[in-house]
Amino acid sequence: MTGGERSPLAILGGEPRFASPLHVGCPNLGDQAAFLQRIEEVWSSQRLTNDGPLVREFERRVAEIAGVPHAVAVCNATAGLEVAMRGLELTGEVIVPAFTFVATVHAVSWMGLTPVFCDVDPETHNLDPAAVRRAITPRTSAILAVNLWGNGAAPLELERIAAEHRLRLLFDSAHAFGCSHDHQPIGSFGDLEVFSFHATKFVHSGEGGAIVTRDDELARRLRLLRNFGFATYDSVTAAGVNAKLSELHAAMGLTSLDSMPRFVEANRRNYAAYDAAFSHLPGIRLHPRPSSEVHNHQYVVLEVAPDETPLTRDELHRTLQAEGVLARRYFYPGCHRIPATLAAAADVPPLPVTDRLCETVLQLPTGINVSIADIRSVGELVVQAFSKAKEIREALRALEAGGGDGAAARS
Ligand code: T4K
Repeated sequence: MTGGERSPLAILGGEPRFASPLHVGCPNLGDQAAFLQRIEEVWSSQRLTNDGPLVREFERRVAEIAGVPHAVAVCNATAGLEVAMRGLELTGEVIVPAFTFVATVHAVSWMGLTPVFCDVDPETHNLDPAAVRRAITPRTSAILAVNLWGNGAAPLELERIAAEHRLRLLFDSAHAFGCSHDHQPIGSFGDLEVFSFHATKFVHSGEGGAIVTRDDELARRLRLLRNFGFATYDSVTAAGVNAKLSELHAAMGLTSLDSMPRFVEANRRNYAAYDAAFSHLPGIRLHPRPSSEVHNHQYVVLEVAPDETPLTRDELHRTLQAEGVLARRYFYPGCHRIPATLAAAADVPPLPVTDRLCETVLQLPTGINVSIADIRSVGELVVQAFSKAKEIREALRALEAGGGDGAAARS
C-alpha cells in the first residue's frame, strides 16, 4: 500500500484494522496490588461471605455516592430487582419499557408478575411518562423504569404519577451508578433503585449489584430477603433467597470504586473523541448527555438515521465487526420481540419508538482499554465505509447468498 492510500475494508477483503478487538464492556481493572491486598485480608480473616467487613464498606461507599442512607449489596442486579420486587410486595402488573436488557423484564416475570410494555421517549430513550399513564390499569402495582445509558428516566414526573395512582416506583439503574438527574444523585428516586456492578459496568465487582433506598424499614426487609429471611442467628422471619455478595466480589468492587474518577475521566474523554470523529458525518449522532449533570459516560450510543446515512445501522455494525470493532446492538430486537421474554407479558401495544430505536442505535467500545487513537481509527473506518456503501452492500448480499456472516466470525 503506498503512502496515503487506505487499505481496503475487511468486509471488502482487507485485513481487520484491529487485530485485537475492541469490546463494549471490556472490564476496567483498577489497582491490582490493592485488590490482592484485600484478597489477602479476606484469606487471613477466613470471612468469605455473609455480611463481612468488605461488603459493609462497599455498601457504605455505594450509599454515599447514591445519596441515600441504605445500600443493600446483592450478587447481581437481576437478583437485586427480584429481591426488590418481593420487598415491595408487588402484585399483578408492572409497567416496564421493552427497550431494555432482558434482565429487567425477566426479573418481573420470575416474580410471577405481569410485565406491561410501554413505549419510550425518542429523545431520552427512557419511559415516556404520558405512555406510562395510559398503561395503568386497576391491576398495576408498580412502575419499573430504567435509567438507560445513565440518563434519568423522568424520575420526578414518574414520582408524581406513582403518588397519584398509589403505585410503587422502582428504577433499574444498572447503567446509572455515579450519575445525577436534576442535580440529585440517581439512586435517591422512587421507592428504591438497583445498580449493577457486573464486569461490563464501568465500576464493577466482577458480578454484583446493590439496592439503594431512603426507606429504613424497606432496607431492613431487603436485607432479610437477601439472606434467606434470617432476622437473627436462628430466627427466620421471611421467605428469603440467597442473593448475597461475597467478600471476594466486594474486594473487587472496592478496588474498582477507588479508581472511579479515572474510569469516568477515560469515558468522558472517549465520548468527546467519538463526538469529534462523527460530528461532520450526515445522519449519525451520539445520543446526547445532559451537560449540567454528573455522568459516568459508560455507554457511547450512536444513532444512525435510516434515511440519511449511506449505510443502515446493521450494515455499519457488520462492517465494524469485521474490522474488530465489536460494537453492540443493545437492545435488539427489543424485549417485546423475544418470544421467551414475551411469554409472561400482557398484550403488547404498538411501540413505534422502541421499534425504531431497536433498528437504529449502536453502542461503541469505550472504557480505559480504548484509546483516543483507537477512536480516531473507528471514525476513519466509518468515513471510509460511507464512501464505499455500494460495495459493502453488495459484499453483504454475497455473504448472505453464500450463507456467510462477516460479523459472526468476530462477535
Ligand atoms: N438492567 C439493565 C438495563 C442491564 O443492562 C443489565 C445488564 C441488567 C439489568 C442486569 O445486570 P446484572 O444482573 O448483569 O448485574 C452484558 C452484561 O452481562 C450485562 O450485565 C449488561 N446489562 C448487558 C448490557 O451487557 P452481554 O450478554 O452483552 O455480555 P457479553 O458477555 O457479550 O460481554 C460484553 C463484551 O464484554 C464482550 O464483547 C466481551 C467483553 N467482556 C465481558 C466480560 C463479562 C470481557 O472482555 N470480559 C468479561 O469478563 O451482557
